[in-house]
Amino acid sequence: MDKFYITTAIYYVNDKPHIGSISEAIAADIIARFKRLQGMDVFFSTGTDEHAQKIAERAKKAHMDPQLFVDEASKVWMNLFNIFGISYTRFIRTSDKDHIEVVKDFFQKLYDKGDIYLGEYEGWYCVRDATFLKDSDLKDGKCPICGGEVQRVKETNYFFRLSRYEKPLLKYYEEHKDFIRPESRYNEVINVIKTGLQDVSVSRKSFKFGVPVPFNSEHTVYVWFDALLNYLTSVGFLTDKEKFNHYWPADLHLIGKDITRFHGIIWPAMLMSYGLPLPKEIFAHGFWNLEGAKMSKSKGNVVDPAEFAEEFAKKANVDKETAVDTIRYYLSREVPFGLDGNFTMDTFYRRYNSDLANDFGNLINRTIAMLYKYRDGIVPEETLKDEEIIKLVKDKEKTYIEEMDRYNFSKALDAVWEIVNALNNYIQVKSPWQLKERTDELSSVLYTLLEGIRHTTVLLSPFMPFTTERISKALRDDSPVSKKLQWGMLKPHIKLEKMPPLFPRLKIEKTVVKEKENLISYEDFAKLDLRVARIIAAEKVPKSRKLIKLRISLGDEERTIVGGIALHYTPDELVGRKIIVIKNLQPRKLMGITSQGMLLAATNENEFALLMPDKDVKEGTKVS
Ligand code: ME8
Repeated sequence: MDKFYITTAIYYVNDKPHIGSISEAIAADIIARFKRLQGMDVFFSTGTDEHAQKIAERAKKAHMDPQLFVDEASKVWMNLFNIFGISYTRFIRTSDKDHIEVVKDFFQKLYDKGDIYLGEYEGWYCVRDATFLKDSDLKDGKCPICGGEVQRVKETNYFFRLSRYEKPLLKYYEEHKDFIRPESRYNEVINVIKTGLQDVSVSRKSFKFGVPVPFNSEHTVYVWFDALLNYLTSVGFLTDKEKFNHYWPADLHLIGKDITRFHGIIWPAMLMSYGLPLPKEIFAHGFWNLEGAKMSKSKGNVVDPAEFAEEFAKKANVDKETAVDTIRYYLSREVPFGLDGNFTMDTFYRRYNSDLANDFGNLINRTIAMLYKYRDGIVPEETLKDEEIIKLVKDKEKTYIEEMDRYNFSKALDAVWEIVNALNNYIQVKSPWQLKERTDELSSVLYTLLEGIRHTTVLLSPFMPFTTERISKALRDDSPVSKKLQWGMLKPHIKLEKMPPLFPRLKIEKTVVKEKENLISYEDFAKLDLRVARIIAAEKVPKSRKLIKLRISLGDEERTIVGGIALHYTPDELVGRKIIVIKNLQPRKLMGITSQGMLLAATNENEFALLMPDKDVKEGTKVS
């Protein structure tokens, strides 16, 4: 049996997970499930990266012992992965005992070999990205990756002789054009190597949380050197030789584009130095933004995936597992894998309603309803084979497999939807309700639909593991993995269970989308300069039914504004009143008069009321 060893990056536990972080684990899970479907022996590793300085700082802030802090924080990630159906084989933590031994062993061996030596480091360190930076790396004095503050560091550190691997790495890259995908990332890395590699710092002296350097406990192993080794520990590097030899090298490291250089340069050089084979492929995916903005805690736009699943479940009146599957589906369908994506509530609700409720959900509901109506829920025999639809299913399955092999999830799903659409169309064309009840033709149409649904369910199972499991249970599909995509595996003469609608249509879509669209940030609101103004004089604008020209005082200045209020107020009753105006609106001309601001009023079809402060406040007072 072929093996497939897949890994995700391991997650820093200082922050809570967000949609972007879970997207990587979901993508890896989809690949792992797809490979299992192909009969492979899959090892899927994910976990948490716990020895970063920012984590120790966060623990300190929380007045917690760092180890206790990471124990708690790591659980949050593990729980989330369980909720999202991430079918990992091992959830590795860099604080795991076997991992700490691997880090010590690796560091020692590279030191013994002369590839690690003691030197003086002077430069910058970005705590957020755990990255050493040179003067020339900085952008406006800040970290070029995250844009955050950097610290000046001057300390005695151990260095890894990366420069020694410049030529071997270049040679390897030239001989393995697919080592990093997509191609843009490959080019990025090879260009960096070509500009020349310098030795890199691999220990910290001023910082104690982490694995101590085995031969000098005053030093702590640098968090990236420690973290990258998780890929070896997970498959039993020091603890289980047989297992390690079976699974290593990894078939795929799935990572985000921001950490390509660590994986594409330092990691292979470390492996070369130790004398281990390199991973077969590194795939660096893009980043998810939220409603067009980078997700960041400081912006307050981080969506907690578990909370989002719960909220959506309530809105759509589905259970949490269906909500999770919807998120998994959306993340895979909306954007070609590898590119950056923009998560918007609008497109999320739309995808749910059109793809899942209308197309896939309806297909199942209609088919099961017809099976009950015409055959009491019992699967009929397929006496007449519909070769055309069988061919279409086979063709699309071939496309699906080709696209899945290249991790083109959205294209693979396009192929599945061609089957779903063809089956929905088949119902219209065959119009089972017009066929005579006890005929072979009606039996065959029903069988074709059910078997088509079984096939789409198998194809969708890597993406939507929870709902597809329910469907395949309802279809009583116990076919072996190797025969899952064989036409005709659905057993005739068995009674199928009725299923409640899997994806009820989301009725609140419009209001929800509107609410979201209308939201403005506080910063946007704060741009308005609203003030209390006193009306000094008022007169009707000649030849206008609606306009009144007002002279107002803002305390330190007077202005003219024009308002459409003549149908509701006479000039006389306005003078002396205090109203609210927008002070910083661009001036505009109305009936030849320049209006330097705008008054505020509450209006509907029948009523009109000027906004006025309910107590006497000084003119010019700010309104917020
Ligand atoms: O970098 N969209 O951990 P991390 C998509 N511990 N992917 C995103 C994302 C977004 N908005 N934000 C983050 C680390 N990611 C190291 C890895 S591996 C030996 C050590 C991805 O928690 C990011 O690109 O900052 C990375 O692959 C993963 O989430 C973990 O990021």
